[in-house]
Amino acid sequence: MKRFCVFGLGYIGLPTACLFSTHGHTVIGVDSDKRVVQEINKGKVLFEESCLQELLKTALAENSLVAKIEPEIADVFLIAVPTPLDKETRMADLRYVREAANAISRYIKRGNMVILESTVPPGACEKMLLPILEESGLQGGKDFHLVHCPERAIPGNTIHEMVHNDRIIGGIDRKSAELARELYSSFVEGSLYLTDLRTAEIVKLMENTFRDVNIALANEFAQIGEENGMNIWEAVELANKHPRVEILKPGPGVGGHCLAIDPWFLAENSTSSRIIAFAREINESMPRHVLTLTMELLKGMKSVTVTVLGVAYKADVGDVRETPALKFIRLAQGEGYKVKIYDPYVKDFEYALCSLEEAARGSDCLVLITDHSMFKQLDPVKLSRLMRSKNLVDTRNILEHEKWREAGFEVRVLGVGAHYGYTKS
Ligand code: SAJ
Repeated sequence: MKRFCVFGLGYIGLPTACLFSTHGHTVIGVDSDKRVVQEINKGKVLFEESCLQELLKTALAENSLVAKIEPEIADVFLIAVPTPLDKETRMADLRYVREAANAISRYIKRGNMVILESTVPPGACEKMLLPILEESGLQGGKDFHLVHCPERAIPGNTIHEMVHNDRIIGGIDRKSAELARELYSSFVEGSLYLTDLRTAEIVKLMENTFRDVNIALANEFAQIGEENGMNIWEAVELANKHPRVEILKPGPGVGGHCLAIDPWFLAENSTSSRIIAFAREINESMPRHVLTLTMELLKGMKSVTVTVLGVAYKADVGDVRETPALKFIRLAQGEGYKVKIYDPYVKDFEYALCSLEEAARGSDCLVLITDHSMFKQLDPVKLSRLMRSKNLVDTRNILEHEKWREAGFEVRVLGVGAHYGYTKS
């Protein structure tokens, strides 16, 4: 049994703290936000994550987890703090990792282990983290162990993936990686692969960059499809029948705290990176493209109101981090459109949210941004009665378009040009 001190009790830190504390260890969770600490100690999770509430209750009932503002001595110090993107420089803002490392350097003792789970740019463990920890007078590898074990669980299914996914453990030396493997094997059922610090850093970034570039390609295909009278969704599905092809889906842009950010970490210290930044540009331009599709539908109309369906960054979650919906809303407002928003999953957003009826009333166009499953049940006939004009832009291709057309809607689908289908009937 080890005593853990986990820095950061957010999307990653809290599930990680709960998993270690319900699998034979004791955990002090540290967060600088007083409210977060208070609520966690009361058993309350401040964000939605499947099974996390129950897991926290179990950890508290077992007396193996407590949240605090200040760190304490421990055997293992685990850093799971945010590493946001500095939007101006497009570089990682590592201030929270530095703060945690500074605190650890005051508590660390010979034989302790330091684990970094936060995503960082290549080289950050050796160039930034290690020197701060060594201000303690102890030497990494010789006096304390150091590993980077990037988190790779998907928001919405975090607990399941933290248990079942394979993990990469990069150590400052082999011994550190092996000891960390023992710790993680207390709850990880996937394979644990050992490597060095730098490889672990780049693996994590490559995974999300691969996905981002793949989506950018799908988005470019979508625009080619629109220009050439094709249905790119059908084309992607057919191309993916090939055993060595797997194209992701086009959409209104890429959101979330990972894909929209990590590629920049990979590019920040490199002069050879081209595709990565280009893919980011394509994905960041998608909200503008969605607005262009909307404007084509609404050409000539005055005092336009559009209804945004979904502002979460992806399906069936309430998370709005880096959502492409925000850019779409701002661009639409910039065109003079009035924007009303409906998202049953989202609680907090920069703009007011309203009920479906309220959002549709008097509207000229529904613009579906998020692929929430429940949107498939929307009733076009009912909605059409509330709207001023019947237009629909489906950026995720999830609705039954024939049904909407039958209800009188003019429908545009991202990635679908006019007149696709058989040349001769
Ligand atoms: N998206 C598309 N088309 C697709 C798939 C996704 O446009 O075909 C969009 C989504 O709508 C969303 C964005 O991409 O806006 C990102 O969604 P996502 O489901 O790809 O992933 P995230 O950001 O929720 O989580 C990712 C995962 N990484 C990979 O699958 C390689 C997760 O495993 C990582 O742990 C997480 O990033 C992270 O923390 O890095």
